[in-house]
Amino acid sequence: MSPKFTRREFLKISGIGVAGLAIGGKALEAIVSESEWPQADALPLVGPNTPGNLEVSPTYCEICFWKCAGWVYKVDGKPWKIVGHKDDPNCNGRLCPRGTGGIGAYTDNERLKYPLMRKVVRGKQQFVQVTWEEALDFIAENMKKIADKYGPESMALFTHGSGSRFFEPLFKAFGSDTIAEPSYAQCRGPREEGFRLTFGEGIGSPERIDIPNARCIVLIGSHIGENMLNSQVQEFSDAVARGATIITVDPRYSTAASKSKYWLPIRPGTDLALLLAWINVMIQENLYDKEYVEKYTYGFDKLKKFIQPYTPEWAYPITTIKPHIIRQTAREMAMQKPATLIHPGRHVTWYGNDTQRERALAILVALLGSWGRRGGYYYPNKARVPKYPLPPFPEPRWTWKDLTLDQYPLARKAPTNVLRDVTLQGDNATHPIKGWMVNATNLLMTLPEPQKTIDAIQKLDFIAVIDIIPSEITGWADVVLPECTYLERYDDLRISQGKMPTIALRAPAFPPRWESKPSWWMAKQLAHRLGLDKWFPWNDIEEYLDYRLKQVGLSLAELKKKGVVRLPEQKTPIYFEEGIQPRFRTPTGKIELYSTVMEAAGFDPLPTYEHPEEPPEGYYRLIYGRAPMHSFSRTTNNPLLYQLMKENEVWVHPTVAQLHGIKNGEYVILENQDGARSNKIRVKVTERIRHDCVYMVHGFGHWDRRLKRAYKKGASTAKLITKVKTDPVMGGTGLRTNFVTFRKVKKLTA
Ligand SMILES: Nc1nc2c(c(=O)[nH]1)N[C@H]1C(S)=C(S)[C@@H](COP(=O)(O)OP(=O)(O)OC[C@H]3O[C@@H](n4cnc5c(=O)[nH]c(N)nc54)[C@H](O)[C@@H]3O)O[C@H]1N2
Ligand SMILES: Nc1nc2c(c(=O)[nH]1)N[C@H]1C(S)=C(S)[C@@H](COP(=O)(O)OP(=O)(O)OC[C@H]3O[C@@H](n4cnc5c(=O)[nH]c(N)nc54)[C@H](O)[C@@H]3O)O[C@H]1N2
Ligand code: SF4
Ligand SMILES: [Mo]
Repeated sequence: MSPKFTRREFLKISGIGVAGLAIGGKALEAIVSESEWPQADALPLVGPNTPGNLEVSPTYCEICFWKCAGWVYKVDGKPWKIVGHKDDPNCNGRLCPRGTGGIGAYTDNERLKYPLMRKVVRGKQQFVQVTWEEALDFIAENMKKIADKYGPESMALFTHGSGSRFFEPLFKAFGSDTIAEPSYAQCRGPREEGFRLTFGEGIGSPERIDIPNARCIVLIGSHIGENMLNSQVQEFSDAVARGATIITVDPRYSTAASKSKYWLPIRPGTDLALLLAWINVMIQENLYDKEYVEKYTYGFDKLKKFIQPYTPEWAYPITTIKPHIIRQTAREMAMQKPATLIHPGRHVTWYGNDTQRERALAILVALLGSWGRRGGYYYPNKARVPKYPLPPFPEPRWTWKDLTLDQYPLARKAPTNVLRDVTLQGDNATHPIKGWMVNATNLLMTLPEPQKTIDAIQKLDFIAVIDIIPSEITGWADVVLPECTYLERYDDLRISQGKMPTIALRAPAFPPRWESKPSWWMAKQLAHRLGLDKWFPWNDIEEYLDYRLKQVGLSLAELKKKGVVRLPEQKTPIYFEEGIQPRFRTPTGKIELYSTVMEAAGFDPLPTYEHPEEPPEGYYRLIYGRAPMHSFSRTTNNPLLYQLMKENEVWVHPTVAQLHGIKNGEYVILENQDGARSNKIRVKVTERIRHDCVYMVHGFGHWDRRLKRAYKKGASTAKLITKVKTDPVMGGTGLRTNFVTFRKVKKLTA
């Protein structure tokens, strides 16, 4: 029954106009045909004056991972708007532009509508609409086949966002811990490891940073204001308004830089040199917090000796930041200590030496005595809501850890890229990966080196993709499952750590459109087919949620009314000065300025500088970031958010533009060092970027035609990232390691 494809073709999820073909004994009237796609872009929104029955229901946002809680307003069941929940500390009653536009995810008519399967129709691979039964049976059958032949561990899960809460237990019950999320090796991993190695614990999300009490804030790359993590942006703008000293290090004059007392336009890739020079000044000028360092840290003498050569004069030719600016900014930081907050960054997989850069950042935090102190890093109140009781999961014969142990000994989560690279080895791998389930992550845009991802997919026996829109990854699937949007489903509870731990509920505001279904339902259905019912003992999600809420004295009915509830056990101290006991879960029990764990693993125990590769002549380093109205590739086709920003631009310094004879507003094609080419992209000539790099917003340049609005609008960063530098400590992919030059757009494609 399961066809074997010698080579998968990229399929557009589109019509094939064949009817009446017998598949699985059933007449196939239901092939997805062009005419099924409504002409109108999206459902209309009702207005505030539309007469009718007004209803509100609680949700939390899925447009990014800040998960702001809000209320969905509808009139006679039709969508009107989403507003922020005033009791939610993640948003304080206000959503960001993306969250407000989140309603477009629901109204979008270009969504995935039915389960689809790749089949050979008249000698050609096609997607064919199938029933849920057929799709789920097919997935279960293939998962069993892989388990029988290779073991369940050979089935890997790539997942991101809310659905992970159900697909992860499904995989663990199945016997596989081969599970990875891009939020580790393409995002926060090096930061979590750098801080854990130093302080014995990581940062988490929302970040445990005390912006409201900080008197000095240092942003190294973090482009708050373009990066729109809601309450963090609000707190940052309050800090600007109250006159906190802001120091921003960025090769680009970002929105945050424009609010700063100091903008340090650093040569990209050299931040570690600046951090070492700052540490040098802190120690040489006795600016650090002596009492704190003496009491809590390990290895200060070694650091003092090590740091001697790393003077501001040493850092100047590397970073291009003048020595007196390095000294002055170090003194500003010291003046406000411990209420000096050096932001840890969030997307930190930049140059491959990222854990070491984060280690240097953490050392500076320790010297300022701002870990555990007001205005620095606080100890979050952890919300504890018992899990639904489940039998223990079977012990897998091998896990992702067996794939990383030799290569990246300090990885604490599975790097997506490692799972991909092991898949690529096919049968030659010691632990082969033969099947993928991909939930809510557009791997072709998210993982660098997209051709490697495609080659790996070709080695698979089976791949299933769960998404809400026909993202590029769906085109490579054997089965595509359409999830309903967050506005049409329940999910697990949002349990947030922070100064005030909270629980938020997501309940469906609308019934699912077409045949889309929630992930909890898919996971439970698959569990049933795989004989794993005992790990999904609840009848439906309402029962599951109510049970969990009852454990903390709440109920589903109450949360449906309130949306957000503060958890009872708050008001514990969050700073050392308030009485929290300093405890550091490192081998020495101290803040490890000198890392004993790194030493034992054969890495530099103190962060040594490594200069990044320089661009060849005529090429410029490709750097990228966020725009306030979009999240990665997931919103560029959203009918509301598309209207706010339709394409990205490439920022180019005027001297570079002149050298290459390109003008502001002109379209160009970017070509990287390996000859990979982008779609055409509009040039923004601006003094706001250094001359040695170019900048663009990530998430544009879709190449699946079904995303009609976003198709070929702007350029994709992923396509230009054909080379990475992998972090030897934890396997993160340094992504800012590619160089581009400009090519003219041929008349025909202009
Ligand atoms: N080149 C480059 N690569 C990057 C980054 C970068 O800046 N540049 N950023 C990195 C970072 S920081 C991160 S966190 C990752 C983000 O990585 P991803 O989360 O993979 O990013 P998206 O491109 O938004 O892809 C998300 C996919 O999930 C789908 N989706 C959205 N909502 C739902 C839902 O409710 N259910 C289901 N089933 N699917 C849904 C979307 O349609 C989309 O296909 O990317 C990393 N990769
Ligand atoms: N609107 C919006 N907001 C988002 C997201 C989104 O998709 N859209 N995604 C969320 C997620 S998951 C994440 S991880 C965060 C990411 O947000 P951040 O953690 O802020 O991401 P970065 O990649 O560190 O920041 C990009 C900035 O780094 C600068 N930069 C580039 N190279 C260098 C360098 O070598 N040194 C220095 N110092 N700066 C450099 C760029 O010019 C740009 O201003 O954003 C979150 N917020
Ligand atoms: S920050 Fe914006 S996109 Fe992210 S969860 Fe909050 S409202 Fe949604
Ligand atoms: Mo991220």
